[in-house]
Amino acid sequence: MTNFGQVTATASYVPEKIVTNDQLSEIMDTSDEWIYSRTGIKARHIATNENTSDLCINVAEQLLAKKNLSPEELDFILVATMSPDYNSPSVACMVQGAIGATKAFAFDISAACAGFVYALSMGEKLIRTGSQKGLIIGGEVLSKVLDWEDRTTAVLFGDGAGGVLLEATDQQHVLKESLQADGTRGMSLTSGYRGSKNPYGRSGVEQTSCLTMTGRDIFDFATRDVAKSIDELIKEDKETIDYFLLHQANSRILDKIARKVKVPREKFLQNMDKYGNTSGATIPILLDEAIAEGTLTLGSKQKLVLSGFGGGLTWGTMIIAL
Ligand code: B82
Repeated sequence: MTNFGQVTATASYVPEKIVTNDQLSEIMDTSDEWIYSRTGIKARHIATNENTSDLCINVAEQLLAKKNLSPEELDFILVATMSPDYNSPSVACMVQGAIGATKAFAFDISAACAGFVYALSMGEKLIRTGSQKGLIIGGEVLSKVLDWEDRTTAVLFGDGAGGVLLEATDQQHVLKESLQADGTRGMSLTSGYRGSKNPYGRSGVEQTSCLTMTGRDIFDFATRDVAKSIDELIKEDKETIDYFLLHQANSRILDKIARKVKVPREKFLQNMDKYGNTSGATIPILLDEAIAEGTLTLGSKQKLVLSGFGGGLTWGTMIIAL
């Protein structure tokens, strides 16, 4: 029997502290009007004493509790993040240790805002080759990688985590997918640069370790390359797709992609107003929220397009049935 992966539970968690655009305008030269009109963002959650692993552990615990699962039943834990607590141990291992998933292997996936889609795709392949249960989590504390002096980037991002439990089933739920990368354009969105001054010389040039982005370039990337890959993937399925859950970077990106792929804008779910851009966490948070609100129902066979895109550059789109 072939095994396929099915999402059987979702969860999300954001730090308690909310910072509105108006509150940001008290500490930097910006305004609610400037931020909201360009991005669709009104507020974001900012971690005050939690790191990425704390958010992801919370999500993992919720996922186990929702299905009354014991941690030893998990075969793997994948965490998509571009803001891990450490390079090593991985956030996934910190989650594995904290929840006592003694039989699970665990590793992080580094694909920025496409990370959750990449991880879900890899997790589903693990299930196709014999694994039974695994957690796929996207979690970020981007507030620690931002340049808080740079009003063009600091206002865009937020902290949070979301995730799913993936379980083996005999029906196919990941119907189609396309994962892509273009390293030649990687410098248009960077974070966490590390140079070295070792005793024998210098490797790398002087540059910031904070998040940097060339907005125009990645906006064009999203609205051309990503729109094209979504368009190609959904060609034969377009009329049957119930909702589109895209990376929540900017509402104008969603407007433009919806227009390009000729799908009603209402089918594109949106929650960046409350959370800002949480990179690898945007899609699982959006998914969990839509399920909590009743827009989406697990097991309903509703057809969704998930599409993540960002640093790398990386992009990935999948059509899944709930
Ligand atoms: S922007 O370049 O300043 N702009 C578009 C022309 C304003 C309307 C901008 C802003 Br503000 C915020 C986000 C983006 C953007 O394009 N983001 C991304 C694009 C592709 C992949 C990831 C992202 C991301 O921000 O995560 C542009």
